[in-house]
Order: sequence, then structure tokens, then C-alpha cells
Amino acid sequence: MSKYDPAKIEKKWQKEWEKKKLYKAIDGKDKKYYALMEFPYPSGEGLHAGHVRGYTAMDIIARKRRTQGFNVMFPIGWDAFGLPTENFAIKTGIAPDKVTKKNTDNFRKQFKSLGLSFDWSREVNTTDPKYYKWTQWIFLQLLKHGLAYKAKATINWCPKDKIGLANEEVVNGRCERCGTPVEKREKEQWMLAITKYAERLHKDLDDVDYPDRVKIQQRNWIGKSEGAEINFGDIKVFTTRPDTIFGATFVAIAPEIAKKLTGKDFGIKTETEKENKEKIGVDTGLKVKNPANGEMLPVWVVNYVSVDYGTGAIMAVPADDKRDEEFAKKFNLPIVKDYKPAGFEDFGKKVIRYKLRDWIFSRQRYWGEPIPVIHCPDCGIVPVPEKDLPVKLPKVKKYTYTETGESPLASVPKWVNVKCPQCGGPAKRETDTMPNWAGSSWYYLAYLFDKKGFKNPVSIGNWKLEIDNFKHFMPVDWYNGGMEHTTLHLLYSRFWNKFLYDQKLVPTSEPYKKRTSHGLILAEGGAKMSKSKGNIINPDEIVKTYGADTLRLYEMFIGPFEQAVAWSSDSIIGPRRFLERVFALAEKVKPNGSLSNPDILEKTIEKVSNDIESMSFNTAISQLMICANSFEKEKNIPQKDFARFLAILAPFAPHIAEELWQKIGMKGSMHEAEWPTAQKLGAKGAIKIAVQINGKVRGVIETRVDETEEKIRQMIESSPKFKKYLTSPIKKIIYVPDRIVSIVV
Ligand code: ANZ
Ligand code: ZN
Repeated sequence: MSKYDPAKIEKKWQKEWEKKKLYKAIDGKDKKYYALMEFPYPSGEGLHAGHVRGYTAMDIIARKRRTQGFNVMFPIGWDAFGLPTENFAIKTGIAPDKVTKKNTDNFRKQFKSLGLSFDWSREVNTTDPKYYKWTQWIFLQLLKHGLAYKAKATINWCPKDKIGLANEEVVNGRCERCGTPVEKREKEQWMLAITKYAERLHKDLDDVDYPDRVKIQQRNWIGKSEGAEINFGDIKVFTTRPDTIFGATFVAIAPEIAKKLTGKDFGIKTETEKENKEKIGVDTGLKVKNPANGEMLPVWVVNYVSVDYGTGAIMAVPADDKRDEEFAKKFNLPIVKDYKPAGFEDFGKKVIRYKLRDWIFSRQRYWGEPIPVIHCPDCGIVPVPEKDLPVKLPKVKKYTYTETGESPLASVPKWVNVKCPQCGGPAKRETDTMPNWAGSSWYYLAYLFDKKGFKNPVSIGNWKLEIDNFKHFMPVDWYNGGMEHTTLHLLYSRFWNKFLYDQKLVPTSEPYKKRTSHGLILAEGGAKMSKSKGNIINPDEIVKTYGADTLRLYEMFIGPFEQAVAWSSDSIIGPRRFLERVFALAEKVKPNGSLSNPDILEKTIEKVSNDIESMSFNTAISQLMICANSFEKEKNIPQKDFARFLAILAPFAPHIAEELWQKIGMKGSMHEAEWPTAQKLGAKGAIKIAVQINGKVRGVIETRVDETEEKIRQMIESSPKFKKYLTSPIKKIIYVPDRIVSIVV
């Protein structure tokens, strides 16, 4: 009897599958299924055990769909612009593209060792000029349609990194990466007008299959509010509660508004809701009239009203608003209770406001896509002609920002100084680069390019082929990724897709039909895995010791997929033992015969099929274990039954499944075999349904849980028991699944 030796089996099959190109998606072929997993940032540390969870999960979906006869698109690539690589370059002087190459080579090797069924022929890398040529092209289209613009923006500024930060990069008032307190600065920035899409980004969530939690996150970020604008003298306030106007006892305004109205600086700074621990304010001395009752109200400048939202001014109603109440108590302002409510539009007009701000799209960094415009003293901002794309990153000597906080690109005169494409006069390139979010905002389309699209210079002609492929494969049928990307990445890529949809380049307004998110894998003991804590589990070692199939199985078994779970070195032996037992079961396979307990297998097929769809991988594996236990009690296992068991084990543990498939004498690769369907009913699957004809119960039929209406109807029509009541054709049929069927003839 041979022993289970994953080291031998796994490499062998990985090579064989690659040779056979089993996982290649076919352009234009029917019954497409696009399974997408967020592509990784190829860090220097390599893949860690946490990554394996999501990739294995989508691999299971992709494998199942293939054997269900789908033309599966399951691609992978690298989201490779990013700060760690740039910081490494700053420290060591090693060019980011060199480091990226090394890191992606390592990630690729690691992915392959896990037996993930990616179509490697479609691999993309956001830092490849052939790729970012298109990121730049999309930027130019946004520019052409007025959705990219340059404006002075108050930005969060990290004085240490000398870089503008997006709101989400500011954590508790500090720079997310270096911890320095963030300052506000005015700086010319490229902006993308995502707010023009706010309503669609909000509303279209109705049409996609995302978890409620994710929809709520998206909606909160967009922050749609229906309210009213009401004039209190010269000050216009925004309120969602115009009904409370008779309870207003003062008006509170943002510092910027106070400065505009009085010319004075009151030394008050706005804080976000999170930052705001203590309410502070100063009486400006101004008084304005409440239009509801003519009362004169004092105007205070406060730290809890922001200039960025609504009108930057509020009517304060201490009786009904907690923040106003706190403020009123502290500064002895009146609190009026039991006032009379007003109608919604009695004193102002209805408006809709969004919290969403335009997207600050500039970074003063090296390692990003150069923004493809040229500044000409005579012509202004001139887009780089499409034929001149990509604008490649120049080689630089130093990767740090300049003294004035400009990007390192500004220190390469040969690159910066160009001729204006419009007038031919001397002009300068834009030196800002795009943020890390750019490349991932459209990568699901990049996979669909014919490789020609990447090699040839830009021209509309070349787009045709890709657009056909976009039409064929889009939208993404199932997108899985981390919880931490369900707000911004999802929002940004939905925005770009909607824009491309408006340009008639993609077939649907939403890029992702369905989104799921996996929970984190924590380190042993429950802490977050991180390099600094030295608690990272390296999958390479697990693969070496236990095999990839064991690692895959373990990560899927470890707990409910959407919840965070802690790694446990003691538990990994469980899945390994299970696979050893499955391996030994193959010895009992005989060409013919029958199982003494066939129901277990049928139930297992049914359960595993359903559990994969709901990502209940842990319960699917439990059921596979129950089935294997039952097989152990059998004297012999018929070949066809064991083959069906292998077919449902295969998405989880593809190597051992293939090995045993061959061993028991099945033909071809098992990954080209068909997904089995449960044939017979287990005792629990059988149910009785009452049959009512013209209002009278005429008996019951025996069927199975979840049977289709069509099938039930056929059974009734062909049953002698009911035929005599069906004196004329069926007019109407009402089927309450698993309970009753009511027929009118
Ligand atoms: C009077 C009032 C009475 C309010 C009441 C609330 C409750 P949303 O849109 O749901 O977040 N507000 C308006 N602009 C603001 C700004 N720039 N900074 C801080 N707060 C602002 O909430 C809108 C409500 O937040 C508005 O309705 C306003 O306070 C405040 F019982 O007006 B309300
Ligand atoms: Zn010019």
C-alpha cells in the first residue's frame, strides 16, 4: 500500500495541468463565468497565510463552475504601485521596478505551489508601462469629459512624508503610515469628480448582490441626506430636520464661514465627529433672524460644523440634537423644549446633499502613474496626445520628494521640459503621479485584453477587440476580496466603470454582480499577523510540511468564511489526517458493486454543492469527512461512487483528487469531468406534498426538498391517482415549495 506523499503528487499535477492549459478562459466562448479575486500587492514579505483564504475560496468557486460546463475567467495579476516598494527604494536606492519584479516572481511561485487554477496567460501588472498606458488613457477620457480637473484643495498634509493624504489615509488625525500629526494645507491638486456620480453610486446598489453590511458601508461613505436649506438672514443653513426650526436657539458656523463673514480668525479648528471630544466655540457677535418666529439668534463659530458639508452652517436645536445640547449647556445658551414643529418646506427649499467629496487624485510621489498632461504657458493644460502614451516613469537618482514637496519627477529636467503638443513652444510635464487606487479601478478589464492591446500603440482601432471581450465577459459574476476594500476600492472602481459605461466601452453600469468578503486570518492567539510582531505564518513552510491540499483544506475548515479566525498549528494536522484516510480509501475501490449506505454520498453531494454556493466551506468539509467515515465502514467502494466523491473533494484538494482519480482508473483529467448531481434521496430529503385540485385535497405526492414547480406538475399530470381529477387542462397552479400545490382546472 502506497503512502500519501503530497510533495510528490502536487508538483507533478501542477506541471501537468499547466501543460494541458486546463484553466484557460476562451475569448468569445459561450456560457462565460467571471470569477474575480482582488489582486495582491506584491510585498517583499511574500504571501502570508491570511492571503491563502480568499484565493482558495475563489479557486473553489472557479473549479466548481468549470466542471459545471462554464467558460471560466479566473485571472490574477499584481497591484504593484505602492508605498512599501517606494520607501524601500528611498532607503536602498534600488529601483522600484526591479524590486517589483523580484516580489512578483516570488508571489507567482507561491500561488502556483498552492494549485490555484488561474489563467496565467492573462497576468497583468499595474506598473507595467503597457498597463499604465491604459490607466493614463482612461484619465485622459475623464479629462476630456470634465471629470478630471485641477483645483486648490485643502488637503491633509503629512509634514514628514511631504505628501497629500486622502481622508482615509488619516487615522485619528495622524498620517496612516508614519504617525505624524497631519496638517491642513492648500495645494493645487488633480481631482476626479466622483461626486457627479454620487446618486448613481448610491442608487445602483439596489441592483447588485452585495452583503447588506457592504451596501451600508458604501451608502454611509456616499452619505446621502435629504434636507432643506433655510436662510437665517445672510446665513444659509442646511438641516435634515426643518421641522425643528422653532426650537433653534443659536446658529453655529464653520471657522471658514466665520472668517468670510467677519474677516476675523477666531482660532477655532473644525474636527471630525471622531476627533471631536470637546465642543468649543466663540460668539462672533453677529445676530441673525430666525425666519420662523422672527427671533434674533446669536451666531457662534464652533469646532463641530465643517465647511465641507451642507452650507457649513447649522441652526442649532439643543432640545433635539445631542451635539447642540452639549454645546448649549457648556456655553449657557437657551434650550427651548416643547416648541411647535414646522412643515418640511415651510421656510426653505428641499435639497439633497452628499457627504462624498471629489477624489484627490494627485500624489507627489515617484512610484505611480505619471498624470499625462503638459503645462504650456500659452495653451494652459494640454493633454498628452494618445499616440504618445504611455508617459513612462523616468529614471531618477533619488526617490525622495524635492525640498518644496514636489514629486521626484520634478528633479529630472530632461523629462520635465518638453514641447507643447499644441503650439510647439517650451512647456513642462505634470510631475504629480496618480494614487495607488488608480490601477485597481479598472484591472478587471485589463485581464480581458488581447495581449495585442498591451503591445500596440494606442489607437481606437485596437480597442475594438478588447471591447468585444469586455462585452463578452463583463460583468464580473462573483468578486471576493478583503473587508478592508469594501468601501473605497469598490466605490472607485464602480465610479470608473460607470464612466466607461457612459462612454459605451463596457456593457453594464455596475462592474460586479456579486461581492463577498472573507474574514481575516489572525496569528496564533488572535493578534493581527504582522511583520513587526514576527507572527506571520509563511504558507511555503506549511506546503513543505503538510502539502498544499492540507493548507487549502485547513483554511477552509478553520471557521465561518466571513469571520476572523486565529491560526492554530495544532489543528492543521486534522485536515492532513483526513486526506491520508481518503488516500487509503482508494485501496478499497472495486470496478463494480454498490454501497451499503448510498444515501450518505448523495446527501454529501447535495450539501457540498449548496454549501460552496453560500461559501459555507467549513460545513461542506465536515460533510466530506462524514462521508469518508461512512466509506471506511464499507467493505468495498464502487469505482463510480468513489469518483463522484473525488469530484466534490476536488475544488478543495485538487491534487490528491486528481491523483486518486487516475489511481482508480478514471480517464482524462478529473478537472475536466462533470460536477455530479445527487441522484437518490437521502431519507431526510424525501417529503410529502399535499395536492389540492379545485379546492379539494386529493392526496399527496412524494418528492424531494426544493423540487421545481415544473417537475411537480409533471409528476401530478402523469400520476394515475390524480389523472381522474384533471378533467380539463390545468388553468392555474400555485406551488408553495415543500408544503402544498394547488391546481385549478
Ligand atoms: C437642525 C437639527 C435638529 C439637525 C435636529 C439635526 C437634528 P446628516 O446629513 O444626516 O449627517 N449639519 C448640517 N451641516 C453640517 C455641517 N457642515 N457640519 C456639521 N453638522 C452639520 O445630518 C445633517 C444634520 O447635521 C443637520 O440637521 C444639521 O443639524 C447638521 F434635531 O439641523 B440639523
Ligand atoms: Zn502651448
